[in-house]
Amino acid sequence: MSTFINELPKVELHLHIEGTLEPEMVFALARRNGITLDYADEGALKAAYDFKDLQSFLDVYYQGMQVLLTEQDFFDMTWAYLERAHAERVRHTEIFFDPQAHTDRGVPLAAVIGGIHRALEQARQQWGLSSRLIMSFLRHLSEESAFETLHHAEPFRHQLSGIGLDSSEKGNPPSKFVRVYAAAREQGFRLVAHAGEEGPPQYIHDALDLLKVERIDHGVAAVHDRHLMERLARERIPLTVCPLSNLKLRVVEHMGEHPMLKLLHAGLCVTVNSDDPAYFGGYMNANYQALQQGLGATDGELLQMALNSVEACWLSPEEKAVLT
Ligand code: ES4
Ligand code: ZN
Repeated sequence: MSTFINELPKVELHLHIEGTLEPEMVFALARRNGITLDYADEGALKAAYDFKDLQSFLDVYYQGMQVLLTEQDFFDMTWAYLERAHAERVRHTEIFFDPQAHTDRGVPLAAVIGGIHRALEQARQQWGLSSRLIMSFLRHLSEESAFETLHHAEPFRHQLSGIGLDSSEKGNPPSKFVRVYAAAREQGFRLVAHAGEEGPPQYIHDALDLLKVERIDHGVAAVHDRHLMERLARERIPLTVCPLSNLKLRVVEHMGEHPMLKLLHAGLCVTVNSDDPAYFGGYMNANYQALQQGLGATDGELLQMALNSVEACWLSPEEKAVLT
């Protein structure tokens, strides 16, 4: 690992907290909660991490998170992530969680948000590691379910900064969630959405024009649409790109064909993120390293991406100044 990457202060903008559940913790929580998993042991679970596309990953991801039941479970998962992030010099992190994946199993939203938030607060006090929390709707579920979730989250409004959209992209276009995004915007939420991961460039246009998001999660499909690339560059719409995720889910066949540098040199505000690090083979440093070793990114290019993350994050101008 290069010392430049190790020592670079980092900001993470695309991280699913349920995607930080390491196999060891999945089994520890299963034992603690008396849950029997479909996998015999950690080795069997890890063997399932051979994904062919987004859906084959999501199937395992939703199974793994079934061990999360109590406020303490959500605290422990989040704390384990924050310890790793702190060790990798992450100074600020904006975290997604999937409320419907828990409330649909009967877990109260208060346990989910309470446990995550308590860990975020402890990291802020202990290390000055700042954070924001983004509530993400599952796009394979209905608009009605998203509306219900938005309503149920009202008591926790002050702990949430933004709204996101994730899960199975193909066949679940941004247009399905226009009204719920409009309602969230009226409530003062900041808006982001996954778009152009497996889906077409049109979904990126639609996330911007129909959902009115300020950032695109992934967005790598923009490389196939010259006009879209020009727009994203002109408007400095940030893309939260996840290199190892794209490799593991076969969005790219080899790191050498990843569009990151092409997008960077076209003037887009591209950022480096880990997505679901427990499943995709590494946290922030590993993602920077993949760009360095697999794509030949220079320290200067990596620095520009790290600065882009500061530009794209939701800290105040004064807080951003401390980071740079
Ligand atoms: C996700 Cl990589 C990815 N794409 C879409 N939805 C997700 N949820 C968790 N990880
Ligand atoms: Zn994601």
